[in-house]
Amino acid sequence: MKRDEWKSRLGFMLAAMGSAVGLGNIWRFSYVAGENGGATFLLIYIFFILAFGIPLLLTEFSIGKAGKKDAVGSFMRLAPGTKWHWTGVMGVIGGTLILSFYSVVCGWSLYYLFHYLIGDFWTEPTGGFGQSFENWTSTTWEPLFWQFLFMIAVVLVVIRGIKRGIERANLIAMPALAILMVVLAVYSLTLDGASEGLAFLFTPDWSQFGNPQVYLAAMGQAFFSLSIGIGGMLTYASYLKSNDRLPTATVGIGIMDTVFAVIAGIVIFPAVFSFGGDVTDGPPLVFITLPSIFASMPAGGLVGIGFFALLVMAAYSSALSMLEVPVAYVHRTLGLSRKAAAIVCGTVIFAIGVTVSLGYGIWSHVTIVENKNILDSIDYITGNYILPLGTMLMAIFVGWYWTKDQAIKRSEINTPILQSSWYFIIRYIVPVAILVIAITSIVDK
Ligand code: ILE
Repeated sequence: MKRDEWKSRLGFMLAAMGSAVGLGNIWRFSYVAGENGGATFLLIYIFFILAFGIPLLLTEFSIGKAGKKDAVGSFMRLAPGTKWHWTGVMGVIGGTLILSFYSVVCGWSLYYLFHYLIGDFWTEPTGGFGQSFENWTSTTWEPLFWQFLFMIAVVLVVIRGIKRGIERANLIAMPALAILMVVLAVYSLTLDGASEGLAFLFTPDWSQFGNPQVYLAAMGQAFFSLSIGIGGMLTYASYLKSNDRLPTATVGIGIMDTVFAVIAGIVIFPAVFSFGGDVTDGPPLVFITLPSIFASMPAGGLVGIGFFALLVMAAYSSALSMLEVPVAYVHRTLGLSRKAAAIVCGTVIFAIGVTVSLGYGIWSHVTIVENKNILDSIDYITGNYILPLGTMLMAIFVGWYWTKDQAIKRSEINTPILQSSWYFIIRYIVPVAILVIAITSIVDK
């Protein structure tokens, strides 16, 4: 049977943007930026996107486009008889693990959207949003119900395949997402404290530039946000037609992802400053701080609907790409139909997600890494180890395993100066930089 492919390059670009723009740009970006000094973090983050992120995204795309198979199969085809396919295996595991906790947060977002739609969350509940969030996430069944619903929606589209499922869903979701985001940002800018929020986001604190933790956080966030290192982008690129060119698409995707993150910051920080929230609130920022702000804002209920619709849609298009990684692999290797593969993978991910969700309730005493609960531990392991390691291995694969000619030909870059800069970054700078940052941050701890 002929392998599925994208109908158009635009469809691929929208799907890859959909993968990149996710909870990472809104939920994770806002709290990581909040905790790491706002503008300082933003500058370092943008540097990582431009200097490493976009070149690496192109690296991952070239492997997928040349390999024309899932994350593991592409490495097997391109480097037969070697151990390189373990990079793909790590991606499959990474994608599965990330989606398992991601889907929990998606379930929360869906729950919030529902309660905004029926009007329940338009005013602060008794005891406040903090209390109600804690009470609700610590119950057993309700969060699981919303997570389950979310996973069903993801599985249903992935079953339909690339052209008829993932491409079509993104064709609708991405433009809708962009419009919603801009409307919310414009509204946020009209708030009284907007300038303070903007100053936080755009005026750097120079003393923070010497802090290695900010660099680690910015690098991790850049990789997470571009979805690189876990094979999702590789798998998406494997469905490209041979005449669909990579470089401009890659730059477009990287820039759009960053623009989305900055606009999300423009939506969130002015609101937080106008209504006396705390930007260092961490992961609950979006689920506790923002809803209380919406409750005291003019037309806050509507803003809440818009905001959570945005969160759900962004998360959804990213979840599609993460599920596609194990599905493409299982579909090819176990001889299962796409439908069966999607159901099996969706079920496994949901099952791991159940433990993540219970980590807020009956298993809240369980810690894996340091004092972190199950969700934070998986986020930590995937974000700080699997993603950078996967990314580094892909860079080494293209920079050292491939010949220079192969690498440049498969990157499809035409301009000589860009060819050599890209190759130099991938071959030397990225592996060394990732190692240095990892070691410095470990020593610093
Ligand atoms: N890039 C997306 C995000 O920012 C996902 C990350 C796919 C794993 O949320």
